[in-house]
Amino acid sequence: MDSRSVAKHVEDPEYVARPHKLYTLVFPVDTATSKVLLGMKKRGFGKDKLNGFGGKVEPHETIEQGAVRELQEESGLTATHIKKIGLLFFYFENDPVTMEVHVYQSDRYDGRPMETDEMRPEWFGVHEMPFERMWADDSLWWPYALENKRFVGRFWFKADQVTITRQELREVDSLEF
Ligand code: 8OG
Repeated sequence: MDSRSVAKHVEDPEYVARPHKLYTLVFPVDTATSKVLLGMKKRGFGKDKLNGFGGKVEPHETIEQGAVRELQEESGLTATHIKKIGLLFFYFENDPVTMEVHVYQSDRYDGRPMETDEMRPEWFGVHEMPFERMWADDSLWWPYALENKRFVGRFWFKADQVTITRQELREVDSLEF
């Protein structure tokens, strides 16, 4: 188990035994216009879906450093402030590795969104999210983000990466462990 994983604080002991890979996911928000920046993923895992910006945490960095780096690489924005809003665990049929995704919002950043090899950025109203073009779980936990609630979610997907067979989602007081 990666020592940076927080699974032991929030998951069932039986699941903590599984290997966890750490990921980040950052949603830049423009508070003046109530818009959120999403990117159309152009390649790899989640291709053709709209999502926040993120990826795998490298061995030498903290999760927060990974979040800032991936946002920069994929959107061109340099976050000067990010806050953690949620934790998501994904289990895929036929895959022994749990994806542990640390979710952030950023309302302070430098630079302008730009298209990269991986993502095509576009602003959406926070109440007009294009859920039909996003991962199936996103419409379930986004309301927590809107209400400024911290959340922990666990989603079991079929190998098709679309069908959710089981889910748990709850509000938590804190994500600092
Ligand atoms: O490095 P790579 O782009 O493959 O990282 C995967 C990204 O996708 C990472 O930011 C985490 C994110 N992600 C999942 N599953 C889901 C999901 O169900 N919903 C959302 N919004 N993001 C997800 O891996």
